[in-house]
Amino acid sequence: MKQFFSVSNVDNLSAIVKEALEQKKNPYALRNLGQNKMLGLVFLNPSLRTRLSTQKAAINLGMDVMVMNMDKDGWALETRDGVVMDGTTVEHIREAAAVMGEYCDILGIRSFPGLKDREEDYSEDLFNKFVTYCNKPVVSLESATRHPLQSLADLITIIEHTPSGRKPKVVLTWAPHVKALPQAVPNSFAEWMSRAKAEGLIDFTITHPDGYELDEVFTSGATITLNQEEALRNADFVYVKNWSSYKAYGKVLETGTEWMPDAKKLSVTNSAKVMHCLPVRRDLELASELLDGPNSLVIKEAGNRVWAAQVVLKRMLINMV
Ligand code: SN0
Repeated sequence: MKQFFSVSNVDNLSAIVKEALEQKKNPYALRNLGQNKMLGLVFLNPSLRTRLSTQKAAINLGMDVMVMNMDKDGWALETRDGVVMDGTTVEHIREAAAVMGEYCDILGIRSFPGLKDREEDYSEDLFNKFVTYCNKPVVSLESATRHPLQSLADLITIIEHTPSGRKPKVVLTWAPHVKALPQAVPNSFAEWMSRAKAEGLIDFTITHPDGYELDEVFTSGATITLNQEEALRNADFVYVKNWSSYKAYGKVLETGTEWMPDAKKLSVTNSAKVMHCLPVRRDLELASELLDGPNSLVIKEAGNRVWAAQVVLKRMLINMV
């Protein structure tokens, strides 16, 4: 594997989940694989789980890790070509990425969308330039439009909690928030779950208020409804996430609070397990009675971030030997 950016970098979902769960059973089996190999993690935005789980995965594989918080400790980066840099940006991504490539064998980068210019965000210009100029394998730690390590961990969690031979009903539901958040997590979840559906692993439904339609590139193959109750009926897994509008790009539309999942809403499910990528705003996005309840998978889901990162790093390292 040379790049981990989207579901298209993985050819068989069952196989990668199986491989991840093998690592979970035996985390240190490949300790020699990463010896004398350096992972560089570059953050242009905050992170808790991605930072710690990816570091832990690398250490489990015997790698060394360096972390660069560009937003706090680095120079302001220029990404445009052909501009005179007489403003606030100090260093061009051409040099910055190339230099980090000199120091590292694998790089990871996190960069959220600006949520102002849809075309610019969806072009993934920054991620693509980073890949081009660093000249090393790159793992997305959440880009403008996707969060693939999260989606892989989500799939691992769903498979792990599904009795063999069953095809669970997985529902992605929009939930309220006070801020405009990226579409990266739901886009990515939708593209991974649509592929899991195509591979016969799950059934997949998306529900959201009018105006919150995601880009169809990610949702083709999913059942989509504006009726949350209908979507939740007989669900085995409910994945809760807020996102800002894709159509009215980056806007928070007026919806009220009634979309927040709580125990009453989930009474029509098949005792559904509750998932969220975290961080979660308690009792705004998701009722604390669900977060603290027996069907919450949020902590186990976050735990599985390690095995998602570890299987991706393993596949990249194996390419190098
Ligand atoms: C990010 C998002 O993409 O939704 C990261 C999720 C892994 N979430 C936030 O930025 C939450 C910010 C907030 O104020 O709640």
